[in-house]
Amino acid sequence: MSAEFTVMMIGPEAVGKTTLLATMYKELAKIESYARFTFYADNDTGVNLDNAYQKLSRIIDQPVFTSIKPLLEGTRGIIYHRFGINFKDTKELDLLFCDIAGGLINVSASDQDFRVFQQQLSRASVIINVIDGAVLMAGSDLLFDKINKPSRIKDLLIPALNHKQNHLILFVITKCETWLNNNDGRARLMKKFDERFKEVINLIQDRPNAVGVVIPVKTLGCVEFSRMEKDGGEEKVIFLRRANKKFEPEFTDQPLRYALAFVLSERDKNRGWWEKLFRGWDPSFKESLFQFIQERDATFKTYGNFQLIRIAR
Ligand SMILES: Nc1nc2c(ncn2[C@@H]2O[C@H](COP(=O)(O)OP(=O)(O)OP(=O)(O)O)[C@@H](O)[C@H]2O)c(=O)[nH]1
Ligand SMILES: [Mg+2]
Repeated sequence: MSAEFTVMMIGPEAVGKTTLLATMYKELAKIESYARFTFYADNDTGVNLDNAYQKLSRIIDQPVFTSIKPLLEGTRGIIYHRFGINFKDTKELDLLFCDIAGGLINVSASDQDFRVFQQQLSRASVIINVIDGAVLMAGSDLLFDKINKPSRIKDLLIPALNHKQNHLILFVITKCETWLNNNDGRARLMKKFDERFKEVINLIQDRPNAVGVVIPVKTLGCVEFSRMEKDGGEEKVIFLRRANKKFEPEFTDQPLRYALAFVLSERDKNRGWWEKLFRGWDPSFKESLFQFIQERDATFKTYGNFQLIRIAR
């Protein structure tokens, strides 16, 4: 008797949602079988995310020190990616990752796709809000609001953080390679995030059933922020491909590990007595879960009820 959990990607256009999903998918292969858990993608999911990853890896063919054009086509509507998790060869849960076209968060409430999006969001136990880090660090406040839309994110989260279940909100910062190269840059990134995302953070801090974690990642690795340019009065971020660096996503396993650990622990909490009886109580599940969560990097800043991501032995 397995359960289904929803992981929802949110964030405006071109912040890097699909790129993050494709690079997380690659990481899945590395933790494919760990502590007797097996993680696997549905056939179509695997094919689609692998194609996206191949496209991203072609960044290497681009001439160095040229400004980078978008590598992936924008997503249309809502795309579903299905995964499964087994524990000792028995299906433990189904995971539905929903990727959305960023444009969706800003359409009228009467739009059919928007309604489906809102419904999925209200079911989600894990919400991954992707944030453009280059704009956070180098853009004006005005550009930040325009690209990352914190007020809109807050409004969408209010009904989604309903009390029917617990929620993990991952704030994943992309396009921040430049600031992750030293400790000072990382500290400035965190400080800026706290300032500019305050209204969303406050929302989480008030709720006993929600916890937020902020995770900066490198999804490309070889592309770095260069400068801001004015293009007919519009601010624009220019990225350059670095000659001495490879396409090498880094830290993208962390949002994945946080998400998987969360759904597995929620699953464990929600197990009914009848199910324990029926399947036989397996004390090694807790032990395996404990091992699995140890692989998370615990240095990320958290907001709200951090007990929700703790698992007692
Ligand atoms: N430098 C840098 N560029 C990135 C990063 N992540 C994404 N990009 C760039 O941003 C572009 C847009 O990324 P997508 O993943 O397609 O963005 P999205 O959020 O899925 O966009 P929509 O589907 O339109 O909502 C990519 O093609 C990359 O060129 C990152 O971590 N660093
Ligand atoms: Mg996309």
